[in-house]
Amino acid sequence: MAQRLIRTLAACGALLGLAACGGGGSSSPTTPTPPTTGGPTMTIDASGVLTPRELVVSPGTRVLFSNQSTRARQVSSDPHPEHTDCPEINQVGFLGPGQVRETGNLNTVRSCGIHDHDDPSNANMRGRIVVR
Ligand SMILES: [Cu+2]
Repeated sequence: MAQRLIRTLAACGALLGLAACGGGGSSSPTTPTPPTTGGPTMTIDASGVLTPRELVVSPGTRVLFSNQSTRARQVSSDPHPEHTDCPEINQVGFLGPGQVRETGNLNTVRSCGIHDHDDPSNANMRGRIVVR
């Protein structure tokens, strides 16, 4: 036990110069940051919840979808099962765990409902992109 403490202290000492030792750090990512275009992003978080639930973008914008959950999703436009409201969203489509993909250019001013086509009644996977 004492040995472990000493080893921990030694490791901390080595890291002191990087100011990375001890708690309280607000910048300590535990999951790798997905690649991003710097544009608007919708994330399926680790618990399978689409976040944010609603995104407002200007016409011509692409939205990046990032699946941080442990199961594959089928990101699709409403209505289910036709997916005709905003076909650009269907370009995201199948998204395995850890995968990211963009929509097409959302050019039409309108509201686009989103669902997981493989799990259409899952409220956690329902969301909306408002183009205006
Ligand atoms: Cu569907």
